[in-house]
Formats: sequence, C-alpha cells, structure tokens
Amino acid sequence: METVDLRSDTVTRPTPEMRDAMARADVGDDVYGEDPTVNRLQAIAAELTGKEAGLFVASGTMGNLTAILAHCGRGDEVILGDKAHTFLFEAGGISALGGVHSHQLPNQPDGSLKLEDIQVAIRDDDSHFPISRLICLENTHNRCGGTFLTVDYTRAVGDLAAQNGLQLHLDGARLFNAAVAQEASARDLAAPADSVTFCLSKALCAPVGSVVCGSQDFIYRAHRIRKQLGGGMRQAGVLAAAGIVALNTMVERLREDHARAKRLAEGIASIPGMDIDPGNPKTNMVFCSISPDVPLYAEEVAARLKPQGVLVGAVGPRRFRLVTHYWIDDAGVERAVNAFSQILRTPVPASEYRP
Ligand code: TLP
Repeated sequence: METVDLRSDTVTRPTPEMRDAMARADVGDDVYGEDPTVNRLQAIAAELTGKEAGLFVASGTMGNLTAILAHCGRGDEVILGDKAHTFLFEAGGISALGGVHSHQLPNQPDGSLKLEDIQVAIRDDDSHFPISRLICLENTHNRCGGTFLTVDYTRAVGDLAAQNGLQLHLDGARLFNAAVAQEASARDLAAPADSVTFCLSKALCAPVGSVVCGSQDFIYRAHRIRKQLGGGMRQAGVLAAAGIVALNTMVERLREDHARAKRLAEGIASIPGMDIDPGNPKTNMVFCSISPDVPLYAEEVAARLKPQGVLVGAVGPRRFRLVTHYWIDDAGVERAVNAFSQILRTPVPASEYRP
C-alpha cells in the first residue's frame, strides 16, 4: 500500500528525470567555484528571481541564516513575524550563531506584518537600542496557513525598508507556490527584496538544497558566511542537477497541488466533527481542526490514520497541517478523506475520553 504522506512537501522524493540528471551531472569543486552544474543552477535561480547572483545552500534554514548573517552584524536587529519560520523553527540560529537580535511583530492571518507596526518597530538612533538592520517576510507563509503575500504588499514593505535605510529579506521557501497561486512571477514577488531564499527540496521535489539570491556584493559576503557555516559542498553538482530539473519541470505543475489541496479541504470540511481554517487553503497547505465537541486529539487521530497508510502533521492539540505535493494524487486525496471520515465516525468509548 502506497503511503499518503501529507506531513509536508519536504517528504517529496526526486523524480526519475532528476535521478537521471544527477547521475549524468558534470561536477567540479564548488568551493573553488568550479562546479559547472552548481554555477548553472545559480545563474538560473538569479535569472528567475531577477537578482544579480545566486548561491546554492544545503537547506532553507541555511539560506535564511546565511542571508541574515550577510545583512546583519552582532547586536543588529531583524524585524520579523511572530509566526515566521525563521523565528519559530530555525533553532534560534540567527541569535546563537550571529548574535542577531529578533524583534517579532504579530503576523496577520494573511502572513503579512502591518506596515504601521513595522514603522513603529524601527528604532531611533539611540545608544540604548540595537540597530534596526533588516526586515524579513515569508512567502508563502507556512504557519499562517500557506497564505501568500502580494506583489503590492511586498513592494510597500520594500519601500518602507528603503526609506528607513533597512534591507528586506524574503524567506521564499515556497516562492513558486506563491507565484503560481496569484499568477505573478517569482521575479515580481522578489523584486522589492534585497535578498531571497527559495527551496528546491519542498514542492519542487529535488532531494536537497535551496538557493539564496541577491546582488553580486551580497552574494560575495554570503559565500564567506556559507563557508563559516560549513556549507561549502564540493562536488555539489549532483544535487544542483536535480535542482535544475526542478526549476524546469516542477513549477507550473504546482497548480495541481493547489487544486488537490482545495479538494482535500472540501472533503475534510464535509466530515462531521472536522473544521477547516477560514479562507484555507490558499496554496498547498490545508490547516484543519477537530471540532471542540469531539473527544479526540490530533495526536490520537494521527496515530489511527497511520495504519491506514495516511500520515498527517499534528500542529496543535486538535489541529493538523496537511500538505499536498507531487507524490499525492487524486486517489491519495480520496484515501485521506475516507480515513479521516472513518475515524471521526467511530464512536469513542466514554472510558477513553480525555479532558
Ligand atoms: N519548513 C518545514 C518544517 O521546518 C516546519 C515544513 O515542513 O514546512 N522557511 C519556510 C517557510 C519553511 O517552511 C521551511 C521548512 C524552511 C524555511 C526551512 O527549510 P529547510 O527544512 O530546508 O531547512
């Protein structure tokens, strides 16, 4: 039985075309800048995001960390959302390794930060304060439900940053999902940002890697920081080759994941005892919850789904995140909905009620 793995799009395995490209990749020592396949990937990434240069890194976390350390010195401050991946899920790397102080603002339900909040957060020049150096946005926004930021909003933040002498970094781990969902180009979404990271290893299906893009000068600094972080990968062309296939073949099809996420949400919404987050899904993530009157917790439901070959992420006591991707087809969506439905229909004996 094929597993229907909805925990994340990070679980995606490479396609046969990627494996073939990996086996045939021309390689060299990338620390010397001599890996032709890495160089080609970086050039394609820079072109797609409208930046001067790109840098291949091991992960989205390393991409954000590298970018933030390239923008900020120790004691500088970064303004970011309280639900930002960099704040919640990157092990505090920016503080631990960079001494960068984080200033969190409330993320709005659509993943944005209020412009007035950002304005207020920018510090005056006073020796009591850290120096406000950078604003970070996330598009699509993971913990805000896979919502996307628009070109206009991103431009407004870019303008605010520039007026105040700050830089803007975009965590675009799922930038292409954001682009496809609103018929915009990745280039337009990234244009207001001084730097952008996007991931090859999520919905684009490559096995490993992300690319950080920005100006030549920024990438020059980022290159040294990647080295400091131990991220010089030598014959990384075998990985970059899969990334090139990902960019050439996997972007347009993201619409299919978004359509399946809609169908999955509709199916889950039709199950008594299950609620979908309002406005969800915008891209490939479905956030849903068990209704308050049902005596079941997300971990218990996830454990009952597992033997049926359906894997889901429990992201709260009663809340799930379900992520569609290349390896989830229509039959997988149907199996997931049926499995949820069967579990929610099965009466829970009163002796097993948990408060
Ligand atoms: N997100 C993962 C988990 O870490 C939560 C997931 O399953 O969604 N930015 C964003 C917006 C992300 O969602 C992620 C990964 C990253 C950065 C980090 O990427 P990796 O896992 O490659 O370090």
